[in-house]
Amino acid sequence: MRIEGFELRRVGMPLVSPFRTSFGTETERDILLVRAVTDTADGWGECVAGADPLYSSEYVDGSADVMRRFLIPALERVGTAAEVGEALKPFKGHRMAKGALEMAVLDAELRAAGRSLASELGSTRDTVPCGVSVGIMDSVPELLDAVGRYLAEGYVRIKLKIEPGWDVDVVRAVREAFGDDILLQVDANTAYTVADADHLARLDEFGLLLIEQPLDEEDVLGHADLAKVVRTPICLDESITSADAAVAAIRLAATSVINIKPGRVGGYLEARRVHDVAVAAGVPVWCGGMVESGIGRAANIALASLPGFTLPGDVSASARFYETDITEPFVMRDGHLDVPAGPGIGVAPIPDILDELTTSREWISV
Ligand code: OSB
Ligand code: MG
Repeated sequence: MRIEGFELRRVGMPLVSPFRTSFGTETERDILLVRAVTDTADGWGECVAGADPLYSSEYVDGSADVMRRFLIPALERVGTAAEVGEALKPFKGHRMAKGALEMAVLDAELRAAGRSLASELGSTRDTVPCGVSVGIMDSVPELLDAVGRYLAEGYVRIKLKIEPGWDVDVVRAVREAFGDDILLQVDANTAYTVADADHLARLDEFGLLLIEQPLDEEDVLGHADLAKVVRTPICLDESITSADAAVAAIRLAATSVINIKPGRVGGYLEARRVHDVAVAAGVPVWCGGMVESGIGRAANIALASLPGFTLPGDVSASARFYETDITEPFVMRDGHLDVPAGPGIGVAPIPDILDELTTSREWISV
């Protein structure tokens, strides 16, 4: 395969409702899509960087910049998706940008070969269960209303975003309203410090599946210390930037469950390696989300169908975030989504909708 170049497309996608986390509130996603143009097929990738460097150091303008200045020119002699990671290795960081380029090349390669991403990654299921990430709200009644609606729609697992002042009482209210049987977990997005250990241990009485990333992304040792005080399993998200990072965090007992986000670790091939090291260590994994469009969502569903993904992921229907998706929307049935079976990621943008939502486009030759 010869890569001719990439089209960078920015799309503005309004959210159905504001999504508030401990690091900020989003009302619209500004998504960078990349289309790899090759001598065989074209392929699509999605960069999950946010508009601002609040979840990680990456941000979407920075991702576009590093792609055009450094990453895309380095792909000149690359002929397979497996070679992308190696070619981009000299450049530090920027995993979300690297992951998007690799995804586009992988999609092109698989489309040309007529193989699905799911089968390429080692999928063992045709459907995946859907979890939903529920943002911080202005009041508890408002939150209970939202959780009640998601449960009625069929979501099989609820994740509550938490922060200091919106944690123990909120979890208690959800347990009181919906009972002890619903699968429930929380995500702090680094909002606490080890000094909050006793406070976080108050969550233990609620039978949560896990507490996601309570401490700073660089504080892996702090999570190991916290895990000795808190009985609820600790699950790292932000801290797990590679398979090596996963091995280290597991060995330190800083994490007993892992959230795998392909963008955060530099792509779907590294995401599979994180899955593999976790499975080898007996650590369950689940697929995280970054409020993706149908492009990233399709690929996440493929990843979530690997055997080590034994917990429901932040894998929700398109309608959770978007009234109009840029692909055919992913619709949940019985709390599950079908794993795309077509070549590559199995979906592509609908041209009219894509054009309508596009805010800028740029062509960069390799
Ligand atoms: O920490 O999991 C997170 C969204 C943006 C950035 C970070 C996170 C999230 C979510 C949403 O929780 C997950 C989704 O896409 O459903
Ligand atoms: Mg998280």
